[in-house]
Amino acid sequence: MFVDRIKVFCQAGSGGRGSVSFRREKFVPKGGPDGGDGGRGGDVILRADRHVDNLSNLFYEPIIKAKNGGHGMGKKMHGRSAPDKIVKVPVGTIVWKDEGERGKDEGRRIKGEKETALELTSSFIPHPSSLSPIVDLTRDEQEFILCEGGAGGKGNVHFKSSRNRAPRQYTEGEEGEQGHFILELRTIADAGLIGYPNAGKSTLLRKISAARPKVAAYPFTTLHPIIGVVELSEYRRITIADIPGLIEGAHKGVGLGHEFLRHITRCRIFLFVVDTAGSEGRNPVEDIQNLRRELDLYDTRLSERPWFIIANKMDLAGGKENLKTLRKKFSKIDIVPLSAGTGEGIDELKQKLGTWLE
Ligand SMILES: Nc1nc2c(ncn2[C@@H]2O[C@H](COP(=O)(O)OP(=O)(O)OP(=O)(O)O)[C@@H](O)[C@H]2O)c(=O)[nH]1
Ligand SMILES: [Mg+2]
Repeated sequence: MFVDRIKVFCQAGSGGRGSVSFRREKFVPKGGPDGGDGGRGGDVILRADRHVDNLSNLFYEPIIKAKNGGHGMGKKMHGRSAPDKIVKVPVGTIVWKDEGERGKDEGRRIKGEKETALELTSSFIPHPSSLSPIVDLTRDEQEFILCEGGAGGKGNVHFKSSRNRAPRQYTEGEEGEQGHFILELRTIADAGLIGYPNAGKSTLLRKISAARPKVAAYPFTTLHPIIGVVELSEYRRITIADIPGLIEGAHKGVGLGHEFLRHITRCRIFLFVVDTAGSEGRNPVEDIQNLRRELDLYDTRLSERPWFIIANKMDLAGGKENLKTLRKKFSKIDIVPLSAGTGEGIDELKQKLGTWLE
């Protein structure tokens, strides 16, 4: 299963309670207070991990809790600090506070208007991109404390004074932080493959990397983004994302729609893959124009990003003529003709990738 957006509830551990205890030993009558402090509650920590490719582990564990700290004990012994709860997430995970939840609390505070306030917030599904995220985990092994554990309480040793030699005071541990959050994955790759279904994006990624996306002669074979690592000359490595096929209206949710458009927002360059031969009755020039328009309608900043054309399926009849038209129509754009099926032109593409990404 591929999960790239999920709501979770996180709760850090509370601190342990301080202890009330008195020293009791042979020959030491009234030995004084010796109650130790409580231990710290565990934090909930998000850690980006490049071996994790989506958020499905949170689908099975949407409620994340760290353990509470141990209570303090006699003989000035501290309670045990709880271990942190570490949650692995893919690199490229963005976290928002779930404003809907906060809205509910505010609703409760408005006296008399309780009902309407709640009604409003329940239908309000936050669109995260309009809010500013708490954190964006973009590097492997980057960590972020989402909810901090509570400090331990103080034991009665701390309350000893000249006037109170046998204090019975202590403090409770602090509560751990908690909250509802939205986690969203936005794939980070150097280049993104963009094209209509069946253009041959997955075939191409299989050819140039060790990634194994499914290939088949029907549209929407690829259902979620897949990243491949491509080895270039001089030990250079780049990442390429195979994005599910896009069609007209994708920005409005047609086909697999904008669910996947967000995954291309963080690719440095775009590679438009077209069926140059137009083997399914498509027109490669129109295909590119349509896809460029979709990107623009989704987010105008996307159409400003560097882009190139991969003229695929050159082994099929009609490829040569259409390539000429493509070159005429997009004279300012770098075009690499190749056949992902036969492997012809792949080496040229790898060379180009190096220069495009410089
Ligand atoms: N003749 C020929 N066929 C190709 C070439 N590249 C891909 N194909 C075929 O085109 C079909 C679709 O290929 P895919 O790689 O699954 O296409 P895709 O763009 O990933 O499609 P979606 O995942 O549905 O968006 C498959 O039957 C491939 O074998 C090529 O260079 N030449
Ligand atoms: Mg595919």
